[in-house]
Amino acid sequence: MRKQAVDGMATSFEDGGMTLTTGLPQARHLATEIPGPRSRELLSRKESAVARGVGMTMPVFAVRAGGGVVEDVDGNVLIDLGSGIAVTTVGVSAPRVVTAVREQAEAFTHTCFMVTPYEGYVAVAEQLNRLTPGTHEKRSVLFNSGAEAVENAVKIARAYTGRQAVVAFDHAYHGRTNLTMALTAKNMPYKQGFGPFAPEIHRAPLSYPFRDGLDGPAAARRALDTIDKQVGKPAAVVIEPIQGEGGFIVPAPGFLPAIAQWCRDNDVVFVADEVQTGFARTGALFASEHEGIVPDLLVSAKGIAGGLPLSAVTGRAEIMDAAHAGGLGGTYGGNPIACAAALATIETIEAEHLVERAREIERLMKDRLSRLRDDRIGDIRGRGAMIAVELVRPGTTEPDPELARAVAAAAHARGVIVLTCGTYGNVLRFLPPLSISDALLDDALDVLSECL
Ligand code: PLZ
Repeated sequence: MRKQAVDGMATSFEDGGMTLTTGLPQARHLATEIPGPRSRELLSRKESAVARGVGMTMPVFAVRAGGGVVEDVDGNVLIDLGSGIAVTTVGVSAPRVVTAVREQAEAFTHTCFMVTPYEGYVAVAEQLNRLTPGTHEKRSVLFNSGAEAVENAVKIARAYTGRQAVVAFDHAYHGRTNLTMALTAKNMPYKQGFGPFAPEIHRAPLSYPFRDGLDGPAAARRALDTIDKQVGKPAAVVIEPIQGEGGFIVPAPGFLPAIAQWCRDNDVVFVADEVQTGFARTGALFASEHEGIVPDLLVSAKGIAGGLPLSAVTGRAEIMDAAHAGGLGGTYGGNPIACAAALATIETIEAEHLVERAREIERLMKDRLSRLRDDRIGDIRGRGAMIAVELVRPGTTEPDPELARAVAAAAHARGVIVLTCGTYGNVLRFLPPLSISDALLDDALDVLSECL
C-alpha cells in the first residue's frame, strides 16, 4: 500500500498505483462492444489509408491514456497490460514527462546535435553512464529506435575488434531493419520475403529452461560449442538478458554469466539488448543486474523516455570511442524533446521507487497466476512487470497458439489489453505500466482467469 503525490499535480492512489495528470478514471468500463462504432469507422479509414503491413493487437482507437488505462473513441476504458510494448513504464503522460516535453517544445524542438549541440543530450548520456551496470569509464550515443541502436552497437563492436561476425540466439528479436532482421530469429512475420539479409550473422542455441531442461552452465557450454565450431571469434555476441518477442524466456541461472565470461576471455564484445528489459521493467534498472552481468555495450530504448522515441548505446569508453568521428549519428538521434522526456523519466523512476514497484507487481501477478495453474499452463515466468504464461496442449509441452489467441481475444472483448508473443505464438505476456493500481491489476487478472 502506497500513498504519494507529485508536485501536487493529481490523483494519488492508495492501493499501489502512482500519480497521474490525466484525471482518467482508473476502472475498466465497457460503453460499447469492442470495437465500438467509431473505432470501426476509423478502422475502415485505416484500411484504405495505411499499408496493410502494419499490424495491430486490438482494433480500438485511443483518445486518452494514463495510470493503468487506455480510453478509446467510443468511451471504453481498457486496462493496459501492454504499455505500448513495454514503453510507458513510468505511465502514459507521466506528470514530469509532460512538463519536461512542454517546456522543451517551447524552447526548441530541434537543432540537430551534430550541427549545434545542446545540454539535454549530454545529460542523458551522463545519466546512462551512471545508471548502467559497471563502474568503468563509459560513453553513450543516442538514436531513435531500438533497431537503430542495435545496428550501431554492431557497428561499434566491428570498429573496435576489426572482426565482422556477430552471434545472435534462437528466439531472438532485435528489430526490423536489414541488419536487425538478420539478427532476429523468427521468420513470420518479421523476415518472410524481405531478404536478402545482412551477412556474417550466426545463430547459437539459447537457454530455454521450460523446453531444454538444461541448467545454465550446460546450456552455455552448448552455445559456446556452437560458436567455437561454426564461427570462431566473432566481433560481438548480442543477447537479450530476458527475451521479449521470443517468449519472455528467462535463461537458466549461470547461462548469461558464462557467455559474458567467455566474451571477456576472448576479447569479444558482449552486447546486452535491454531495449525491452531496461529502465525498471524487470524489477532492476537493467535486467543484466539480476545476475551481476556487466555488458561491454548496453542497448536501451522503449522505457527510456516515457513514450517518446529515443534509444541509446552505452558502453566501455575504449570500445565506444573506436568508431571514428562522424561515423555515428543521424539527423534526429537524441532529439531534444526526447532527451527532456528521458531525464524526466529517470527522475520519475528514482523518485517514485519504480524498481521496487516492478517487484511488487511481479509478486502480485505470479501469486494470482499460480492460482490459475492447470494442465494448459506449461510455464509461468518473467521478472518484475514482464511476466508471461506459456500455454500448451493439456498435459504436454506442445505449444498451443490457438488457446493463446483465444484467451487474448476474450480478454480484449472484456476490456483488457493483452499481448501474445513467442516463437510458437503460444505465450501470453503482461507488461503493465508501473503506474497501474493494484485494484486494476486484480481486475485484469480476474478477467484473465475468466477467459482461461
Ligand atoms: N530489441 C529486445 O524488444 C522491439 C517490436 C514489436 P524498435 N520490440 C517490439 C514489433 O512487432 O515491431 C525491440 C526489442 C528488442 C530491439 C527492438 C527493436 O526496437 O524500437 O521497435 O526498433
